[in-house]
Amino acid sequence: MTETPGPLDVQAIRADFPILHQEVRPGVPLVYLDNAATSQKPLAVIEAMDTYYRRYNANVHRGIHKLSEEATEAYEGARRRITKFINAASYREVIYTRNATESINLVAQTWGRANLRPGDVVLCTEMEHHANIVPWQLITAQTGAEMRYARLNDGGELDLESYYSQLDERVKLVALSHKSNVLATVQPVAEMARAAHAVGAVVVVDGAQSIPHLRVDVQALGADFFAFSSHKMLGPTGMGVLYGKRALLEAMPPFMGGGDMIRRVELSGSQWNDLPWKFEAGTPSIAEAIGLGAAVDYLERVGLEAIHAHELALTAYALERLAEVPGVNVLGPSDPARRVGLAAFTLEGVHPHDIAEICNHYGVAIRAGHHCAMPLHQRYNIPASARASFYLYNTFDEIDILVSALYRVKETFSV
Ligand code: C6P
Repeated sequence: MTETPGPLDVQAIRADFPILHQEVRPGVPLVYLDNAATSQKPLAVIEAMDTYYRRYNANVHRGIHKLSEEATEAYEGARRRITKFINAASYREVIYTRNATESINLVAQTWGRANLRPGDVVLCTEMEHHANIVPWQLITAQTGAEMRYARLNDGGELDLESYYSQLDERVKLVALSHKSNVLATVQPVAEMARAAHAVGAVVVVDGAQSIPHLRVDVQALGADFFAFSSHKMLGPTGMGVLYGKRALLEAMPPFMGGGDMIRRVELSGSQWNDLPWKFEAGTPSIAEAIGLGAAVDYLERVGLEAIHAHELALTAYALERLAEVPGVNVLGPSDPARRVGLAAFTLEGVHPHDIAEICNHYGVAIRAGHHCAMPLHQRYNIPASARASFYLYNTFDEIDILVSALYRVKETFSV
């Protein structure tokens, strides 16, 4: 299919991403469909980080000299823009971490350690990424609390009945993903959070897969905590964010100890810094925070609404084309309106790693494996799946190339 006019000028956007304009082998252009693993970075992000290192590299919050002041202003300026981007009430609620995984571990090891007791329950879901299961398994084992899991239904969506029926006053914390990295479904977080709050539970939302694609308003969602990574939303690796409601963060003990997170240290004990720095021990990822700020500016310039509309169209087209390939079975709901930005699938008679390997031969980068969601794959009795995931710079033509590659896979394996 040749490009149809859509909400985005995709060719202009592609010009901003130098990495996309390459051949993986002579004559075979790169088709990057592994955006749920990590997105590519626009020049604006690369240049923002480059400028920091070339012109004003210095530590933040420490030096009374020009470079340090400039670095601090850029680092904290990024935080202010992120605050606005997610509609947090204050920059004090925006904590810099390394990634979504660290953000969730921070809540587990601080809020969890201070609040969970034997007999308490953490309610999670079967669709979670390991980053939103294992930290809770660790802290429940350490505190004597228990885990419960809301089930998935046969249609590839969260079984809300299972969620609501397990939500009782023993549940102290609910951990759920905003968008699944395998099923592509978006959970009704606001509704689920309201019900969790009614039994007195706090709500931790894993937003790693939603924030690159959807407008996120943490207050409207009712999230007490919202975790995400920079690298999936056009920013650099090594950078993440934990949003937390101020009252909860104020009451929590620090995560790690060291420089910057203290107000005063004496040999007999220490006092903590104000939010958000109480949770930011040591020299932070300065260039990366500045890079994430530039990514947020880029996403705002293009517009999340336009990106979402483009991805809905791409996903609908991908589902239509994948359905034509005999033996392909897409995980998650078949209604494209119920999914965002990706399609994980199996192909009868071929292991997903072989699918990815042959796709790679045709320049198509997809991911294969359990995508760090083993319980989800166990629920559907499959060891692994292949996954094509889209972003603002992907085209309909690229989906056609993926589908052609899948026909080559079938030929190779005679299935
Ligand atoms: N999923 C994927 O290919 P980190 O690694 O901390 O940046 O993100 C963890 C994470 C948390 N939640 C969800 C829903 C995720 O999808 C991810 C990362 C990647 O699906 C890498 S496994």
